[in-house]
Amino acid sequence: MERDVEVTGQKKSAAGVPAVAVAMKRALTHMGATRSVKTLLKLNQKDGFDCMGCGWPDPEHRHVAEFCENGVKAVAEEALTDRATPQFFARHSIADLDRQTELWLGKQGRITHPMIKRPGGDHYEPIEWDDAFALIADHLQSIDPDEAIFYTSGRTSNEAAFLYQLFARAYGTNNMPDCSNMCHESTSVALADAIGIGKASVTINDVYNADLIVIAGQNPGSNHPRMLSALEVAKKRGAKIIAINPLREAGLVRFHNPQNARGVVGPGTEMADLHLPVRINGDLALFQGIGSLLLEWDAIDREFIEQHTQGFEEWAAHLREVDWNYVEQTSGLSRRQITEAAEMIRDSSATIYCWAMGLTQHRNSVNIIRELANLAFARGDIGKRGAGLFPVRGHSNVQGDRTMGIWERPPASFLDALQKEFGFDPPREHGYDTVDSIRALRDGKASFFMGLGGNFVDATPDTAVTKAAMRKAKLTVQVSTKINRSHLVTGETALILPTLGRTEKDVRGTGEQFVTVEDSACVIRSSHGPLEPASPHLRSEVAIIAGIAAATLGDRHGIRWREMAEDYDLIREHISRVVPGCEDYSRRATRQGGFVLPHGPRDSRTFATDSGKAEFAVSPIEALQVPEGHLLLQTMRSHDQFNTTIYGLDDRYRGVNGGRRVVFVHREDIAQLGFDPDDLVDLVTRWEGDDVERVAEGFRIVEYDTPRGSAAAYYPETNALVPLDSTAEGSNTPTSKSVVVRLVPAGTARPHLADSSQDGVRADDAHKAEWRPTQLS
Ligand SMILES: Nc1nc2c(c(=O)[nH]1)N[C@H]1C(S)=C(S)[C@@H](COP(=O)(O)OP(=O)(O)OC[C@H]3O[C@@H](n4cnc5c(=O)[nH]c(N)nc54)[C@H](O)[C@@H]3O)O[C@H]1N2
Ligand SMILES: Nc1nc2c(c(=O)[nH]1)N[C@H]1C(S)=C(S)[C@@H](COP(=O)(O)OP(=O)(O)OC[C@H]3O[C@@H](n4cnc5c(=O)[nH]c(N)nc54)[C@H](O)[C@@H]3O)O[C@H]1N2
Ligand SMILES: [Mo]
Repeated sequence: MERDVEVTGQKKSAAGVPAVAVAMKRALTHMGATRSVKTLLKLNQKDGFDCMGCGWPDPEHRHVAEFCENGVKAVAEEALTDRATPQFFARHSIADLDRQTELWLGKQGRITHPMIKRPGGDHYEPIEWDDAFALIADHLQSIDPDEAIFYTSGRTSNEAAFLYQLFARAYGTNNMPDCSNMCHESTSVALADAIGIGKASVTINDVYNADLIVIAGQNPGSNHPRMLSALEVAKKRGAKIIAINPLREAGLVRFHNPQNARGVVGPGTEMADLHLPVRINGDLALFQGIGSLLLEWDAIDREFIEQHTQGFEEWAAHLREVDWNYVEQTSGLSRRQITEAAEMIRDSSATIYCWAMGLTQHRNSVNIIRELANLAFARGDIGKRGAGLFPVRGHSNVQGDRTMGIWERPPASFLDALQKEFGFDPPREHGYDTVDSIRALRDGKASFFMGLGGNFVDATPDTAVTKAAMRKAKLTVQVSTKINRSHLVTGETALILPTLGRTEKDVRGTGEQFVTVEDSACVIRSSHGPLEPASPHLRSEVAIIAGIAAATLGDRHGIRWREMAEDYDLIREHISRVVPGCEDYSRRATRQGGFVLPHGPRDSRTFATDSGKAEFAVSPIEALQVPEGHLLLQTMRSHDQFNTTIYGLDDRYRGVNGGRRVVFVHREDIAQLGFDPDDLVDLVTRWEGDDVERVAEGFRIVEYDTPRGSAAAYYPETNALVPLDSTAEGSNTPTSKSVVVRLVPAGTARPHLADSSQDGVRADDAHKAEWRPTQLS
């Protein structure tokens, strides 16, 4: 257990010299000097590779060094010089490895050979590629296609994603869950209904030209650091910023741009003009309060509403009834604070509304996002320069993967195009999303799991349930760069297929290949890795998928898997004909700046909704009621991790060093609950949906500037607290930002013995984070 967490206090600014220093130190330590220079000079450059750090769009005019501290960490994490070789796997049993932390696992380096764990085996051993493909093919041929699950994480290139979905559908299933199901799915669902397309209606130039930027439920200083540079440009041109966040995140307070001298030595740029410390899950009430004021002041864009929207009268009637006591109580904000925000929106000629996980991972997230869209409609902030809805994506290509058809609920038009191009009947029933995949494994309805990237076992909710479910599989296959938990909690037979990363050269039969990706602003670009592969035995994701597909399907449907793997242009030719907006794909993706996918609302205020208009939504004001003696816990990222990959133990901006097992709580809540700062506690949650008590052990209380009743701790340590069945209505996204917990002195959470069908109980210290689901009688 980490007993030496050091709390140094919250920072009031982000980036600057410390960011450069931290980034360079990481790069030099893990990659060495020559490799660092070679790699970083190609990061986000025209002939270089796309940063895998996040989905933030590239500016048109790029700096020589167009990257941020956390982008450098992401690169160093992939391009490190350490190697996990067959000798390494011979030395460490799977059980030994499973006792290690994510931080340790990640430091063991790049996997060099395909590896297999055979039934009953306790170690991974090497296997030839063709034998691995044959083994997968044998299994897939022996089962019903709906017993197979094909997961994708959002780093996969468009070429690999297209081929993967083609394979899954040619094989016969839409079971294609992805990380999006846990991420921006609530956004995709809300925006599809509201504007007919689940993507941002802005370009990066709109950000520069905005009058006001509202940033709700997002921590760009850590998770999209290059966004700060764009916000700085906007601010210098006179834009204002409202930050809506329970926490006063450093990046939204002040920014020292490390890319110019003034940013480094000067006072930096003040970011948020107004910070609204909303209570967790209080955003719906806040947006309704703002909406009611705009209506009261008649500060609405009548022309836009009449021409382009539907449902305004119902929405207006609903908001005129808004109960301010309830709004204030639920949002935790005063009418004065809400009025100030509404005035800024009223006085802005063009507003951009940005959001991320703080809005998407609640039970009523779809409604929250619909309400935010309502505000944009009321103000005519769609399809206008400097204005729009901007869900900022997480993984660098999570948006592109969806565009390429990675989706358990593909639209009929997409399947029709696939059918026309390849001449087979794709399955039409919806497949499993992430949560349903876990249920299917748990219930024995699925026996095969393949992960194209990602770390399914660690990223998903209800850790103990998920692990038990994964262990019931017959065959699990992970296409990965580095060791993670999903290699250690496996099916009866398990394969690790090591792949090239985005920093690496990808040479196939027709020579050096490139891939393409799409950012949060719908721009498609090419990406070429500069480095020699970490091992000569690695294969690209495209080659791996093609190998599995050829072994499984042979020449069924006449799809030329092997040729496509030697020449990615052939894949792009299919993309040109199947994916809307991708005509002449190779040429347009490789030209300077790439190309922008069409977006009706952004381009021409056209809306592919049922009514053909932007649709207002009426949502009841509702928020989670937290019983006395409990806190509402959000699970978030530190400054030193990428999702389940832990870079280090410091959260510099939040002033926590040397450990991650902390829970941030308001001073008065600490006292009222009978604790002192620094006390060690267990977090206990009991969800009304299943009456199971879940426990996370050994967290240090950190006194923090957060609204009363709203606590925070890091993910993935807290995942076991999120019940599998507690998901957002409409999007089935786990409610990772709304967990009702109580704190008990460490070691006193003595739940009943864990149900024997669920294995989550571990005694060793490295796993003190494990949750113990216990059935209460
Ligand atoms: N370095 C780094 N970069 C990353 C990632 C990473 O792990 N590390 N992950 C990538 C991925 S996949 C994603 S999805 C993004 C995630 O990017 P973010 O969404 O910024 O990630 P979180 O840490 O989950 O932070 C959520 C923010 O929402 C706030 N919040 C929590 N609950 C509420 C609420 O109820 N209302 C409001 N208004 N705010 C709330 C939190 O205080 C926090 O500031 O980042 C991407 N980029
Ligand atoms: N409690 C809680 N849970 C959450 C969240 C939360 O905020 N709170 N956030 C959710 C969100 S937003 C997301 S997106 C998911 C993330 O879920 P995932 O995307 O499944 O998880 P990651 O940790 O991003 O995956 C990291 C792994 O990807 C592999 N990898 C890295 N680079 C490559 C590559 O180039 N190719 C391949 N094939 N593999 C590679 C490495 O082996 C690494 O271990 O987690 C979700 N879970
Ligand atoms: Mo994400």
